[in-house]
Amino acid sequence: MRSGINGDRLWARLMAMAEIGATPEGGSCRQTLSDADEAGRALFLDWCAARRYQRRRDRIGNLFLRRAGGDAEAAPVLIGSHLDTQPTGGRFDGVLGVLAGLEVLETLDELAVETDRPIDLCVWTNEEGCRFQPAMMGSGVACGVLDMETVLAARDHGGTMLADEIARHGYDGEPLPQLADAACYIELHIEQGPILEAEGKTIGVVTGGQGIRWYEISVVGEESHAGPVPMALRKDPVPVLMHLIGLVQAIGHIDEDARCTVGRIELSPGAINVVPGRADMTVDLRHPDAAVLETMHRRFIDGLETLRRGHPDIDLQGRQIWHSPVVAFDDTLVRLVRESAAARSLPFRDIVSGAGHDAFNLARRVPTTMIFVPCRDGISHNPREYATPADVTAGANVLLDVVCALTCGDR
Ligand code: HGY
Ligand code: MN
Ligand code: MN
Repeated sequence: MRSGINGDRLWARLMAMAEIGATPEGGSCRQTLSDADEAGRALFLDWCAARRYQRRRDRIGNLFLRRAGGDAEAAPVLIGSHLDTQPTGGRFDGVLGVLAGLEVLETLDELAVETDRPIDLCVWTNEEGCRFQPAMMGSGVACGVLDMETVLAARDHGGTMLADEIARHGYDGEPLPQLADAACYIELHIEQGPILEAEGKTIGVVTGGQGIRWYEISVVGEESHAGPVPMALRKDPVPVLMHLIGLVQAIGHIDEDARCTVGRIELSPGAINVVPGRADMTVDLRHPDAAVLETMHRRFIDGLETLRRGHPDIDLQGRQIWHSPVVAFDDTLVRLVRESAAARSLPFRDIVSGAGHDAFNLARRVPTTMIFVPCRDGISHNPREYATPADVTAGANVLLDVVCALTCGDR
């Protein structure tokens, strides 16, 4: 009989964490470095306090809880995810990977298993990238794919600088983020899409992740009165915005696997009887094939140039603010996930991650993989996000198996 984690304890903690930053619609809002995010971390650390895990934090607030192994010099196996959420987030995105990781450590304690190498449970800062861009920020600086000075200067919508939030929480005295030697990284996460549920699969054997590009666009014209000024004489950014949105939608239909999202549009001054002086918009392009994503990128940039030339009286500016390349996960780790699912008679299938994860950054530095479990109706980044107790337990058990295979000698 294979050992298993304590599913009741995991579920109870998922529901308790969901109460922090709970939203009326039944989700959670713990935007990164907010007081709610801090409260969630404090609750997590309370749960860890009863164990003798060595606690470490870095200057961007990444947390590491180490369960010692027999060979203190051996490179640790890293597990974990994030506790920050979208403003209209759910109760499982990120949280599952952190609390299932804690379950793995506590289950090893309760089974009195001495692993041959340490295990570090990681809580990465600002995976979501909604308050401060870009996403996967904490793991990005730790893995050296994002520059610390650049991210410290990031500002949220209200103008608060990330560096000031870091200082407010007292992280600024901590060591600079740096991924110490790590043997590998495994992250459990909900799929955040419809495939596993639609196919009746419990485990997603994640083989890699799609590429992601984010852009910020500004379209500046001239405010004027909505009444007297004839349409032909206006410097109205909205007609340009219409073409821009059409361009993004056309690129999004380049093939079945492309994904394009206009996530935010803002018109200022935003008065009903004022022709806007300015429009700001974000674009998120994704594709699992690096060459196709490059084509999408080129079409977008060329489309901006064409629009710029066609509207000389409008100042159209667009800049790419983030590029997370296509990643492939480690074959050996992927095999261990597959073997665990099979041994536990859990229906599984290979899958490429559509959502970005901290694992994408770790994969650029150490052997990495992910384990997915289904989420209801494929909905995430939404208060309706839901995963069943049975599925989260199954995912955590597969994580336990993979960690044991990597740290208990029975490879
Ligand atoms: O953008 C993403 O895919 C992730 O949720 N940060
Ligand atoms: Mn996530
Ligand atoms: Mn997310």
